[in-house]
Amino acid sequence: MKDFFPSVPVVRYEGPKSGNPFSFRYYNPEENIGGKSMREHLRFAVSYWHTLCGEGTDMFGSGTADKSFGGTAPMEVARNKALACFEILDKLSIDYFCFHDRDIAPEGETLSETNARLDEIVPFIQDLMKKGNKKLLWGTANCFSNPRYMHGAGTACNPEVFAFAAAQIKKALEITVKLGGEGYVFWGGREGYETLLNTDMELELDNLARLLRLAVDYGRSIGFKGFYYIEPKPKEPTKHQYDFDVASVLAFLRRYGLEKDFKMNVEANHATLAQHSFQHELRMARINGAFGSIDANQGDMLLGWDTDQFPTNVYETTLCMLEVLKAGGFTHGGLNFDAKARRGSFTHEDIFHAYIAGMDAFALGLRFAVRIIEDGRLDEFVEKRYSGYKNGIGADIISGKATMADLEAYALNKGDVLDCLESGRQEYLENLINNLMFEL
Ligand code: XLS
Ligand code: CA
Ligand code: CA
Repeated sequence: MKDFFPSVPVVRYEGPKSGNPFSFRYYNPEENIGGKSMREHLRFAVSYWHTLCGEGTDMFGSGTADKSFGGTAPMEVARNKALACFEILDKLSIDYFCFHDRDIAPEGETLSETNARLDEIVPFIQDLMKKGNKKLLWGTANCFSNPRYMHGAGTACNPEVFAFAAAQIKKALEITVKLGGEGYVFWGGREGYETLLNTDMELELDNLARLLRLAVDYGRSIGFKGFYYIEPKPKEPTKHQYDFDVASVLAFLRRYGLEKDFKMNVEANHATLAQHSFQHELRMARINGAFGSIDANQGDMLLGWDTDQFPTNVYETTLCMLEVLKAGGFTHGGLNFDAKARRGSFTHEDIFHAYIAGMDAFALGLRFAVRIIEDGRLDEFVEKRYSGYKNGIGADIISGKATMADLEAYALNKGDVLDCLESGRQEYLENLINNLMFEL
């Protein structure tokens, strides 16, 4: 077996005092915390596209990192990427990976040639998965990079493009099933519009739902038992994307009767692009029974685009893990690092530094979230804040017993309600979180 990363050792937990940059300080995969091992809680995944394919290109410059892994012919490069991927998974003790169809094998001249390339690489990956005991968290189809998708895929104005996308998704579902994928993601990369002047929004939305319905039914017919996920994002690449945020996606799914088949794949950076916090999007998914999987990364608050940075903000990872724990943990899905090292961090070692940073930030987040729950004061505060709904008029509102006339009679009799109110104690709670996180 080739060693693509000879300068990087197997990364192990060495504790917070370790001076070894290739060690985990907080992520101890087998440590039991809050009833499960950290490995089971966090279900980390490597994103194939950023890690094995992304070379650091941006609008102003070409790549800075070489991701050919010593190969030249397209399928040789594809095989080397797969080998490199499994070396990364092994060295970092990561159990899962995620890919787009086009990440694992490049497109050929025709759809048949492209499919043949997939048929060649999939058994190769399957073999590596068996040997390394690794799993596919989810698969997806890249229906956004090729110029044919300039006007969208399911929402394209041409039925020819709709058909091409359907064919591509059909194959992506087949390879996901073949590799035992636990989920299947739809990210509407170009399912949106640039201007309403040329757009039939109603037809586009109907067609998007039609494509999803076809795909869901086909997946089930070939034995896909996992969850389908929609990954909301408000903009980029299109000016306005239909899967704007969790709330818009829920409304869309319900309108078209698709809600039973889908959960959300919430991405941190997409949440902030939609002017929400990551925690907001996770909460919205959770309370609607749609919490599924997470694309773990972070954006930069000073930039208005999708920077896909490795997550290092521990406050954010803590609030995220609090939502995950409240959702009952990952029963499916996991934390996929949809993140890339910065363009200037172009060496192979940087891939590992980036993953270690992200994994340790989430390990800390998990530790702190468990601490916050075990401490109980935050939950107790919220519980008490709404305790008025437990009895009296509050209980009647909840049960539906109170009519508008009852409420009017109650209010007339009660007089002003200002003296019932209590402080929201935001600063006290923020400090409580800090105190629990930074307990010395
Ligand atoms: C892009 C998305 C994409 C999806 C999968 O912004 O995050 O990478 O996760 O297609
Ligand atoms: Ca993503
Ligand atoms: Ca992103």
